[in-house]
Amino acid sequence: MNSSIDTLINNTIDNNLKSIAEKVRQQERITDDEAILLFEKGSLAFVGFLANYIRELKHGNTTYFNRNFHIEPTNVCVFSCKFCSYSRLYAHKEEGWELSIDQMLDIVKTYDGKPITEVHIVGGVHPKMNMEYFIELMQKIKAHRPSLHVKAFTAVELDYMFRKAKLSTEEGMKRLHEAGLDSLPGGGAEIFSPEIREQIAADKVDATGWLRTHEVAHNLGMHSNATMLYGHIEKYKHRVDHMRRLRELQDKTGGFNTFIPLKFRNHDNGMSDVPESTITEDMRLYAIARIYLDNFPHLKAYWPMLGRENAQLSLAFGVNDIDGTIDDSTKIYSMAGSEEQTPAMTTEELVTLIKQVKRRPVERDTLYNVVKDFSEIDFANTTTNPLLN
Ligand code: V47
Ligand code: SF4
Repeated sequence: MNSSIDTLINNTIDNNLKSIAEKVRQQERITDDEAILLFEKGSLAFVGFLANYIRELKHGNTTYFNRNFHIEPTNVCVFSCKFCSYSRLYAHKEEGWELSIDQMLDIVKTYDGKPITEVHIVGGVHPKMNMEYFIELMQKIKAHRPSLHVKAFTAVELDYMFRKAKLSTEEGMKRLHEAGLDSLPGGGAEIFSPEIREQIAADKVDATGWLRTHEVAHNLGMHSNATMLYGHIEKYKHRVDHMRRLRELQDKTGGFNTFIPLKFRNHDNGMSDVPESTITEDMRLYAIARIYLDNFPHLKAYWPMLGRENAQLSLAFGVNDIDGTIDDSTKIYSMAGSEEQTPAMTTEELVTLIKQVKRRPVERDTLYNVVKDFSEIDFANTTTNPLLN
């Protein structure tokens, strides 16, 4: 592999890009200015090569997926982020949904006997769904299925919940963890820079609060993910600022598993006049994130958002995880105009998708322990195009 990166370095005319490629070869960290330079000048082929080089050093051909399902307790939300197509204000709550604890438990029960390892619970910030409500939910899920990993609540939901309960982040997190919360998903991060955050998500937890919530979780031994909502009104410098803050926290705690760039979708929201990013720009972003976030073990493409073929493509641009089998219960993206209106993929389809681009499909649990290596498993119809199924 080294000889091909040597060829890339030798053939790169721009001295600054050449020195970035040299750093990647030496496994050295790139600076913020270098990341901006990659956004400004790095061709798709150049950043893609470097990202793939890093991806293969870290993970070889392995591409992870998991078997999970989502529960969205409500889409009623006290906040009104401009990009959100999903939430309904409390004043219009009849237009939204609110699930009772029993209804959520019934969803969990529909997976009884199925080899699911994770439930992902994220929703709007409902003024009446408080800490006690969610503690009861965690306890009931764990009582029903103790081995199910509960990855739940964005830092936005947690910040609101703890403030309402008049608890410190430490105390609130500890209580939820004891009740059964295992890890945190990466949502609510959007773009940290106040310059942009104030325009798109003015009233919810700020960057400091988001990062602190994750730091507290990490200090309790929990893991979490991090996202970045990109491709709207932010500039390259805001993307790099966002990733820098994540890289710094990761240096401190090591608690992040995965970075998940989320492509802004413009359907039916307060930013519908903002055009969406192109696939080329999406792939360049994945690649630059892989190069810059040297201390993040995993980079995930969330396929319901990107679509199946683009998720396949991303596996050549640094991505080593394409999330889960999911099912059709998640609405946050379908309402924003994502590729998948009813996101659901069987294990067979996911495995086939990964194999079609010559990668090695490995089922993982939330913490990236290997559940099953599917590389040698030959489904009867792997030659069928899963996109037609
Ligand atoms: O924070 C909302 C995003 C996020 C839009 O941790 C939108 O494994 C694009 O964080 N266009 C919530 N994105 C979902 C989330 C997530 C998803 C999958 C896996 C994980 C994980 C986390 O959804 C929000 C926001 O950034 N979002 N509206 C939109 N119009
Ligand atoms: Fe509420 Fe989340 Fe939508 Fe913002 S993105 S309005 S916090 S549901």
